[in-house]
Amino acid sequence: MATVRLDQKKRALVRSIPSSYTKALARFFGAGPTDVELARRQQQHYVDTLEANGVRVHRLDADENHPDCMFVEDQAVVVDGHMLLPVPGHPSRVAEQPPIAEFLMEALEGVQTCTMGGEARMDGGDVIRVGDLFFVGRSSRTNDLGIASLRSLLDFFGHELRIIDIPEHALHLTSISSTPTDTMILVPEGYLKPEDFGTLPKGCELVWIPGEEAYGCNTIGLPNGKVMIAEGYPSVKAALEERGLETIEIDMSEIRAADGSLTCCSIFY
Ligand code: CIR
Repeated sequence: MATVRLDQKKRALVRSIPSSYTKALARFFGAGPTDVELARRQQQHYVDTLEANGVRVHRLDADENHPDCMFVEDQAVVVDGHMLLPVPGHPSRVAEQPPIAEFLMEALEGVQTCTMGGEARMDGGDVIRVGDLFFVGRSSRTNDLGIASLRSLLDFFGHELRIIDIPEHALHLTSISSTPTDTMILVPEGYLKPEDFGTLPKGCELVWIPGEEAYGCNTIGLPNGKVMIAEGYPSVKAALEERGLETIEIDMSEIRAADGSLTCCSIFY
């Protein structure tokens, strides 16, 4: 999840992959998953990598009735120990949320929980954070009422929120962007423009990646300073290594097949 700073990434929640995963939604990067066992092995490598780099991982059981249930990022937005439970933007994903919400409510001591009502919609995958500045994607999954709910939570902390319109050929903001450190945002050419981000805080940098590696712009910065990246994106790897960051490559082929990226598969809390 992209809404915590690096120093807050001590614990992550993931969810097992159901046998129904071959029916997961796929409209953007993926043509639909075909090999559930391979997806499970890739998820295990992901979990092992988090654990080997200082993150304690809790795994929830899969839900066979919800092929997309492994993409937990979309179901809760955790900010500084509090959370927003959005109404996910795709109707088939709404009922994935209760076990995730229940787990986080217990795990986050003294948590204040905001919920959404009416027509408000949001996927957690539309939110990224760089320091105390937040960006939200207005996308096919996240609407203005959903953004207003997020703004209420962020106002409570005094955090700024800026809105970015997501092009039709992308699912979420995190599908095409991420913050591998607290001062760096990876962005693909041809999807977003510098003006979308506005003036960034001092020391903060937009790192542009060729559009054909848009999927690779989704990365996970780890609490020890290393960065998990998807395997097969040489420009992303080079951009990070040129800036002195050590990268760890993860084979994401069967996760990408369902439009899922690295951050989609966990919630840091
Ligand atoms: C979906 O379309 O909802 C899933 N197949 C993929 C969700 C990926 N989540 C994310 O980008 N945060």
